[in-house]
Amino acid sequence: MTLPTASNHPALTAADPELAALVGAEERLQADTLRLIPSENYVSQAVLEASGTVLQNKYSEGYPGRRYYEGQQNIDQVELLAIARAKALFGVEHANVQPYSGSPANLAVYLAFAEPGDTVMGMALPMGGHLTHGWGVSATGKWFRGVQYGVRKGPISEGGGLVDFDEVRELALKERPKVIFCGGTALPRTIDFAAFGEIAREAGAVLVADVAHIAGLIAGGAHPSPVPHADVISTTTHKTLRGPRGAMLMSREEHAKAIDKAVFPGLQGGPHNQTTAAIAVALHEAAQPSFRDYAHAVVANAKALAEELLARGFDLVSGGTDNHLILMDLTPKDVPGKIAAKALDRAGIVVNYNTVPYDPRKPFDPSGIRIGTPSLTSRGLGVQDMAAVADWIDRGVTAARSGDEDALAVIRSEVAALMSAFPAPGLPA
Ligand code: DSN
Repeated sequence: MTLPTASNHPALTAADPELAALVGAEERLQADTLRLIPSENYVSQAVLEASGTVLQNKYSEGYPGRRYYEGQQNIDQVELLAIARAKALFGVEHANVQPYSGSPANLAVYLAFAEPGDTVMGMALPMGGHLTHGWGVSATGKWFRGVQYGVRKGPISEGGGLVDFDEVRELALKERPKVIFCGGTALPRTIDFAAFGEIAREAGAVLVADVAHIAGLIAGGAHPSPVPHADVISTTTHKTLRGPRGAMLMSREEHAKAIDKAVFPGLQGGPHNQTTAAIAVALHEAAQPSFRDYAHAVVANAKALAEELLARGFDLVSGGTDNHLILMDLTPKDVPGKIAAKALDRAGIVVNYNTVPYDPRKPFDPSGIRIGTPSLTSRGLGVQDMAAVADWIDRGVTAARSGDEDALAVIRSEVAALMSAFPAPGLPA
């Protein structure tokens, strides 16, 4: 197989042409396809550059001013800048920018506020929660006693697909968890942080808002903030926030010490300084007025796409979306999620298969697909383009059902043609 070379990486191409060719192929793939996975995005060239610097060469165990290694004159400034920008952007008293990613960040929360065997509570994974919110196969469900809430069953007119706060309250008061997580990975609706906060206070639990998916929307004013309802805010930095792969924990000052101690030395060694630098850049970008426009455009695009899908007879969990994400139940279309996702991939439309609430199918072969608009919005597609996107999905799902590879190939060329008109940030022109 002949792979394209990575045009922007001359040293890499010279040193390791095989690896460079794979990077080049990935650049082409990300340029030519319609990327709809809601947890993905395109970072800016500035974020890319910051994450590939000589900061990579430095060990910095500890925190600014309290390191176990010398030579931190610049690294301390980098981390302080990232911390200051996180605090200003999200309006929090404390920020830790060192967690390697979302799962380690959440583990640090458990380490800070619970003991092994304690009861913890979160949304069940198949309902839209996250593995680390106490789900059984995760260390968080093995080392703690995870109790799980879900969303209402039944028709959308009766609140189907939405969190049942009576159930959450009842469970919290009965089980008295040390920690309650709200947020998740497949939640198309606004998270009511105030309601969760009230329940957590009643139950005497620490409320953790895992805003990984919506951090960019919060920063841009397109989703309510968990401040002041949550005790701790956990987020990755690479989804709607459009930063490098990393994470942050934010809190009131009273929890600062416990969180910092849990991240280092509790769970991690040296922070990835190149990532900290790229997080600082992303936070700077997210503080600009243009990022507010971006966040609102992500939501406007998702709402428009949801309307277009509904008009084509698709069944959307909770009936639509308030944010960047749409969860589609393909049962009425008579195509399993995995078959549809793989067919769409061949058509140049990248989604992931996903369980839907009360899914009768297994997680590795579920009923739904999950899509979102952060990436296409970063490329400049707008609400006027969402009919075309819905049309491709519709035709792709139909082709998946009938096994029509020719139809998928036609969609793939149409997608590539439109994408060529919308250059992606950080990719070679
Ligand atoms: N992998 C993330 C997502 O896709 O939502 C969650 O960890």
